[in-house]
Amino acid sequence: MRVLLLGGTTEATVIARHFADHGIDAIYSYAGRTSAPVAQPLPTRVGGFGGVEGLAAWLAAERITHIVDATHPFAAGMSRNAIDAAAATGLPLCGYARAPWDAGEGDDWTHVADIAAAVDALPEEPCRIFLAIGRQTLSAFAVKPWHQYLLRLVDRPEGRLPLPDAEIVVARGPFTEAGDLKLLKSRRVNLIVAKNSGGDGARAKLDAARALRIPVIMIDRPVLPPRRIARDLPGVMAFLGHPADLGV
Ligand code: 3Y8
Ligand code: NAP
Repeated sequence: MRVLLLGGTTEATVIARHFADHGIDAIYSYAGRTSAPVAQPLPTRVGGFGGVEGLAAWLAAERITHIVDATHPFAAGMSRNAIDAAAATGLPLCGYARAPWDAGEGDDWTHVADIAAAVDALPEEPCRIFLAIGRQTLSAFAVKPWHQYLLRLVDRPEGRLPLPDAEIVVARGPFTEAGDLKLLKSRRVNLIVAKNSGGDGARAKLDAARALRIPVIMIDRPVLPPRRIARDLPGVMAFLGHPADLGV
């Protein structure tokens, strides 16, 4: 058995630790989006594969027998390519799906379908907006430059930002409710834009928003083609044909 673990999330880090602790032959894969990704306890590769064809060729060259896609729910391009490459090579694939967040008592969420719909949903009057969606999709918000934007990025960006009135906080999660409460209060944030990433690593801002009664524009995750899914570590181990009682 030789596993490709497509990573870049908190859950992928947990799976990598489990594979390493149980001597499972696996390679961890990062896209190379950040300057210094967290080190993993597995042999690690960084960078794209070169589309579906590049991935299929890589899988053959590396004699991969199983693909575990534990990428972020918004990494839809990678997940679609992995599904297509698995079909092209006949290799088994399992996606690790973390449940989306649901609004609870005291939450004031507006669900939108994608980034463009989030921009449309912004109020016309100037607000202090925490854009908690990273760096890659900031340019979409340039059509509404009159807001004060608070950005949380993993790396300090090179060059100018597409938003004239933006403050950058450089931080890599996972985040805490106390830390996010402090951040939202200190910047007097009155609106949050977030991706429905699920998981624990980015949940803190939503708990802080509830406590401070700040409305949230929640971007729903992209829909993926059908694929086998595991929702926990035993599900991943069962996919690999390892007894689930492997101390998971
Ligand atoms: C490169 C690896 C771990 C994984 C930690 C999780 C939690 C913290 C929360 C906010 C939201 C955001 C962003 C976020 C979170 C975890 C997880 C998660 C959101 C790292 C990482 C990589 C990336 C890529 C980066 C994106 C950006 C998105 C920041 C490492 C830290 C906003 C997503 O500058 C860029 O190009 C950044 C790009 C994709 C979204 C975007 O479009 O800008 N993640 N994040 C991975 C690779 O190269 O393959 O550097 O160590 C991983 C984590 N980010 O092991 O503990 O699991 O979700 N990541 C979002 O959810 O909206 C921050 O600030 O509240
Ligand atoms: P994406 O848009 O879905 O993928 C675009 C291209 O990036 C892919 O086709 C592939 O290039 C490359 N790629 C993506 N993930 C890769 C991986 N793990 N290993 C190797 N190549 C990868 O990707 P994204 O949304 O930018 O996410 C990139 C990484 O950041 C992923 O690891 C993801 O888990 C992590 N992440 C993303 C988010 C988010 O909000 N999108 C949040 C947290 C973490 P080729 O076509 O050349 O193979």
